[in-house]
Amino acid sequence: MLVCSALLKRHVAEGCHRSWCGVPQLLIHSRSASVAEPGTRRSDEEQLWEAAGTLPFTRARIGSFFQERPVLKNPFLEDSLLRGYLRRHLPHEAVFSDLCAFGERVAEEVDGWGRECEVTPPRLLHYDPWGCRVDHIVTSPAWKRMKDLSAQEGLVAIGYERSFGQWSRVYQMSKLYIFSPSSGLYTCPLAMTDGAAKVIQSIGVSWPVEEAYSHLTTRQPERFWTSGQWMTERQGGSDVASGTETVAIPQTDGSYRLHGFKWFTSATDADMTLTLARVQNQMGTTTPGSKGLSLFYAEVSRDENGRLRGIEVQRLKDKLGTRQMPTAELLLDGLPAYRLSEEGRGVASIANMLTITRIHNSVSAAAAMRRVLQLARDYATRRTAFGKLLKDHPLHMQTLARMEVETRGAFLLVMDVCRLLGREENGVATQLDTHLLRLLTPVVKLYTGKQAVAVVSEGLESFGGQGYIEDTGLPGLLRDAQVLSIWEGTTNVLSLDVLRCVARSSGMVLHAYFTHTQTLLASASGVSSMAPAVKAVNKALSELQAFVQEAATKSPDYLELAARDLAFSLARIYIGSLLIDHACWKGASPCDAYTALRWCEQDLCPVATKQGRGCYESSTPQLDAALVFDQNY
Ligand code: UCC
Repeated sequence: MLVCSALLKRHVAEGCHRSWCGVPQLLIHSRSASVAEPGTRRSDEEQLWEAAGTLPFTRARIGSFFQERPVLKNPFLEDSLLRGYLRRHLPHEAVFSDLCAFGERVAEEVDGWGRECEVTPPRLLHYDPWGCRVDHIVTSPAWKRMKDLSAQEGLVAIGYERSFGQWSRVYQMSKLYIFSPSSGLYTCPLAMTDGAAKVIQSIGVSWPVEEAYSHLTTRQPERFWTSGQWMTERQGGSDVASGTETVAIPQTDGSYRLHGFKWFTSATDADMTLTLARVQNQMGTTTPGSKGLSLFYAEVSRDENGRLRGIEVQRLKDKLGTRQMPTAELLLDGLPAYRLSEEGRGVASIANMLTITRIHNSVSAAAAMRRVLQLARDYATRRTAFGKLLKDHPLHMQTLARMEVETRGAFLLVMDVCRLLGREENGVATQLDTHLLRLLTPVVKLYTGKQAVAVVSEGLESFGGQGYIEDTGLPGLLRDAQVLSIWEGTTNVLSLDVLRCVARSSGMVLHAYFTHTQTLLASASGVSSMAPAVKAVNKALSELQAFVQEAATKSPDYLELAARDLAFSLARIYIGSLLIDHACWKGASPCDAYTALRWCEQDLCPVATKQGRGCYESSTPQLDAALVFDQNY
């Protein structure tokens, strides 16, 4: 902790900050005093005031820009919940000093690169000056620096080195959480890289992916590879089973050639990819549906003429956000590949990748909330309105405190899922842990995705009009947050995944859920200050149990209508239990208790509330459709 406390002292003493969004200097609008040509002739009265020096805005003298910008400070030192959580679960000097130093680097250096990625988006060069097709995706120098940094800092490697046993994933994800909002979306390729390493590890680190695995998990920048995850095709991204048209043609040497069209491939400058395709038999036919899909590994390489082997980059996507990152449409025209799964086991085999990328997505969601809050609270200490600083307006503080409650809840849920992942990977998971991990992965992804959009949007509002100004860097936070509820499974697709894992486990995942929340609540027995929160969670758990029992007697349509509200209920109740548990830890602060109480004031079990109002009855879909397509007037 020595390095950490030394930095902390410096942080406090020197302010330890740099101007946020400072790097692309051309973007900073700091107007200096200037004198322009006078406008219309001054009236006599104006001339009098001007001579007295009390006529403002005269001769276009507008002075220097008068609003102070928010300052990004060390995101590790600024995050008391993160530090409290680690002090409780992973109190290692090495972890604290690494995160502290990394937080310093993020504030001082990396955040500027992130802005550079945003203002220098990738572009596609189809042809070289001599007319040769090259399909070169040109990225900014900052994007390339992010790759080297990711290797050096072990942003993927930490999860595989496992130096901290079952807590290694918590350590890795804490680092990514600090990095994410400054990363220029480099967290996206890292998520897929981590997911690919996980798939390879689960299948077995052997030929033909042994070498790839070592590239994905290395700390050496010159050896580090990123991976793609090419799943989305022209017919859509959610229904992979019927949307996948890509075929795999077997070759005599046991490899395959892939032919298809991948419609949305993220971070397409990757070195390799995992992808799905249908093996075509000698009759030229394939098996439709999920049972026809197999998992393939392919390297992205160029031939002696500089052309991509078996790939044409059709175009880059024009997206709302994540513009820092190249996303492309790819024509696969004989891409050499190796089959990694048994034939027909493609979806089940890539599911490990989905688990990892969904957890990364959740880390990024919690991180986006934390970042906008860090900036908003700093701004509240600088900006004066109506005669006092924003921090002295109770209504403003109430708004930020509500955002804080959401952010803390999201953080604990995310970290708990990382904890479970770490336990599973280190061979110490109980069956309960495994069930919980399966259930909570879609829950954490869908819930934090929604929270991030709401909290970041609220965060922008807390800067007033400045939050809407592009070159403050703030609007990009909202644009990038919007993707979090879309890719890697939309809210509804993941809600259905919750139902599917409940059904496939014959309810065991829910049994684990009820057992574990009760265990968490037990820590609060005898803590009178927590009584209202415990009571609320217990009531919600009873309601949830009653819902589950009744729903089991209903048709699948009933459950499907309730799926989204069920997933939200699972998230809110579980977060409530985590907040209570954390508030009862001996090192907890009064803020931890206040957060738990505030969180538990909301409707923790909306699925029971809505059930009580008849929202899932058989007449509802028709009424919903009539409302949506209302043509009565
Ligand atoms: O969007 C993309 C861009 C990549 C960017 C990455 C950034 C990451 C974040 C960065 C942070 C900044 S890539 C495409 C993303 N696409 C999706 O996420 C697909 C969404 N759709 C689904 O998730 C669907 O539920 C499907 C595709 C999984 C449904 O397919 P099927 O074939 O209907 O699935 P089944 O039949 O339910 O399951 C087939 C097998 C079963 O195993 P077995 O046969 O052993 O029973 C399931 O148990 O797969 C297993 N399985 C799973 N296992 C299916 N889903 C899961 C799961 N989630 N976990 C474990």
